[in-house]
Amino acid sequence: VEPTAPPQTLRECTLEALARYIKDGRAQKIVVMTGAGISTSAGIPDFRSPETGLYANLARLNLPYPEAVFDIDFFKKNPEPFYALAQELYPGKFRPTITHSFLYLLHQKGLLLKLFTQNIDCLEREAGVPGDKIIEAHGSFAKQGCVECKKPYPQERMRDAIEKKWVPYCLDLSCNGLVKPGIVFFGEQLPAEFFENNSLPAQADLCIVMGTSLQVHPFASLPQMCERETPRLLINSEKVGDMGGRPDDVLVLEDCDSGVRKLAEACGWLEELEALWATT
Ligand code: CNA
Repeated sequence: VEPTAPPQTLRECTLEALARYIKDGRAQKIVVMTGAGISTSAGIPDFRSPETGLYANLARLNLPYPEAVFDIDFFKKNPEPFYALAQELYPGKFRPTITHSFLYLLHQKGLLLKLFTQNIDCLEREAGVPGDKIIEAHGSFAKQGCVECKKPYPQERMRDAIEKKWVPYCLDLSCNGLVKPGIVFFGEQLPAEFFENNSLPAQADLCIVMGTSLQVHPFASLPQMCERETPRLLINSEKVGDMGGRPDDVLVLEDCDSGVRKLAEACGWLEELEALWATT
């Protein structure tokens, strides 16, 4: 849907007008929503990009359908495909992108109200964003436990399992259930902190959406929680969700890192951002 009304908050729907809004100090409570697209330039494939996305490269795993690799019912019957793939996504071997550093810069400037991420790669933390600013809506690899008795499982053993592609089972032999990292699979509930914070976008004075296809619910409806007159910026290779459908939506349809550099430049922050990223 294209907006029918002229912008109410911004002078015009351009990156320059949005940067002016930020420089004028009108964006003090920024809520950011991110997805796999902010990490592709770090070398982590996303799900849905044609050719390079994980789903396009899963043929070797012989799945009934690509999403099955992250489906909890499928996993309980057949965990091998997930463990074959997990190695590629496991944190520790990727460097945050300049887009991640931009999130840290927003925090340093006291402008970041909350970051909602769908990513499980922990790169936001590695870039410096404090844990209490991040809602990891789809969990992370930071914890793991038995899917039956829920007992935690040691991190080191999980790292070994993932590196060597073996399937870990509960250490309690009377249980012997499957062990799964704390990432949210299709068919699983999101963490409580998501539902405790999902009304925050209504308090935002700027919403930035980056690197997500906005196809996974309930995360995908977060941008709609913003007030109608709140400017929303999308930096993504394609148009997604209802972004572009409101009068104060600004669309930057390109690579996240280059879109972020343009925004930083327009705000007069580019040198600072490059310096921050260089030390990350
Ligand atoms: P997705 O569905 O794969 O969508 C990615 C979106 O980003 C698409 O719209 C792409 O066009 C766009 N995109 C990709 N690369 C770039 C780029 N460099 N610049 C701009 N846009 C780009 O991924 P979503 O995050 O929307 O899907 C949600 C899933 C993906 C979540 O459950 C995640 O856990 C899961 N995931 C996470 C990671 C990670 O942690 N890095 C990797 C792969 C999948």
